[in-house]
Amino acid sequence: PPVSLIGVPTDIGAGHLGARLGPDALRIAGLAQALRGRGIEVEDRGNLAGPPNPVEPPMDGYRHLAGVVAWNEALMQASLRELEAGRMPVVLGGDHSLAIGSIAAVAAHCRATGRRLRVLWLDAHADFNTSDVTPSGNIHGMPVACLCGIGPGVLTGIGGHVPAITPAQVTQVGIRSVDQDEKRMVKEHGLDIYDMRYIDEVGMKRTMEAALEGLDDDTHLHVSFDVDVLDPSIAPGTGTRVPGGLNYREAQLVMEMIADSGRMGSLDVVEVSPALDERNRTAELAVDLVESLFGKSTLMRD
Ligand code: DIR
Ligand code: MN
Ligand code: MN
Ligand code: MN
Repeated sequence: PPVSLIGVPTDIGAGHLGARLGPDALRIAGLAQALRGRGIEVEDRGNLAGPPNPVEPPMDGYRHLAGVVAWNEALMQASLRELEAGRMPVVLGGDHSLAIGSIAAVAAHCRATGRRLRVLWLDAHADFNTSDVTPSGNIHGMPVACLCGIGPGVLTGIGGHVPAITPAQVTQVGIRSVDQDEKRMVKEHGLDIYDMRYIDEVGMKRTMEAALEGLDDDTHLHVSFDVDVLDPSIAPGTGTRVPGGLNYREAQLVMEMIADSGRMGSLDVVEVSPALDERNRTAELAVDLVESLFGKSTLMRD
């Protein structure tokens, strides 16, 4: 389907400032041109508007809850509008808290159209914290829990159905930083996690075969791509760098295997932080990888 780019220029859910610049960094790295070069029709809807980052301490376990809600409500509406028009939303973050609105929209659309939703979460982090266990209060560490109905009603209810998704619909790849009590949460809720140790032990090909298992013609696959899944040596421009991430070839294989599945219906590209980057290389790498997500490969393969 045709693609709509939606910029969400905020870092209100993060602990570091800079992800607000992510949408323009991705544009400057040539995202729209790269997709058009693959024959895809692309409209850039520009940036959504929302409250500024007030840089306040957490209250009751949440930093900037009201602001995070405002950005996510705006994104939910914008993304749902594109889905209803038969277009593929590609959300340019912004910090990862925006996955709440993005995926709530996709879940609502799938509910209305009777499609099965699967979420592929590419991240160094599980993003399954709650206000009780979060070490930071940063809501970008909580979106998966919120989408699964664990969190404040103002966030869990954004798509109109609580929970928006169940843990069984989520698969995570690249994980290597999970907080102490968050580990208990992901175990309790049975999250399907392929962590870096799993990838080291079995390799990326078999990891992705397992992660993409069970997709059928009726499946809408949402890909939520936190660039901190990449190793910081190739993607330094992000707020929470964790050593031991995906190398360039592993990342390419992830994207190419998703493309081969033919099921991707929506995408987030989040946590690009130009303020921490080197000459925009992280946005440029993200664009390179998104091209692969949309089917660019060295040879014709079947
Ligand atoms: C950490 C960091 N788990 C937190 N989370 C990040 O603050 O909850 N997610 N950076 O992308
Ligand atoms: Mn549709
Ligand atoms: Mn994340
Ligand atoms: Mn992350």
